[in-house]
Amino acid sequence: MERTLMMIKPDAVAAGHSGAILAHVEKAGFKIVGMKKLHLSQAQAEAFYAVHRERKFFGELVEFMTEGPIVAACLQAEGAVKLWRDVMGATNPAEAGEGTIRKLYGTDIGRNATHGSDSAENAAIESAFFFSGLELVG
Ligand code: 3AN
Repeated sequence: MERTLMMIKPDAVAAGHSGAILAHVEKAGFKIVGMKKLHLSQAQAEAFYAVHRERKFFGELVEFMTEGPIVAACLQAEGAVKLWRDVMGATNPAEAGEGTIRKLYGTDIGRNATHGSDSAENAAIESAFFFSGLELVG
């Protein structure tokens, strides 16, 4: 079994899409092994996205991710990393497939409703950012 880290971003939480997105999570067969709602500080958002520090959209990304609360969840399934990225769809909602979360709830490449880890290795790092071992119930 593999795990991935997902976030429902501030745009989707503010729009009242958290419940609908969690329904996609369960329908896709994931077990939610940890979940919390929180409002990231600037320092926390910068730390989470540190790999993107040199990208020109970094400031915009941090500003967006701190504008309101998010939901973070650790999801478990066979091939969880790829499965969740398939359920989310392409980073740019305009390029995302029909029925995907970003197509349904995303606005543009920045405000794209959800995050998903891009590898099992990063999933472990990102999961540890939000959850202690005690908070993950397999
Ligand atoms: P993904 O989240 O699909 O792995 P990445 O790793 O390319 O996509 O980008 C990380 C985050 O940065 C994405 N969640 C996306 O919202 C944001 N992002 C990517 N490209 C842009 C851009 N050109 N302008 C604003 N935000 C962007």
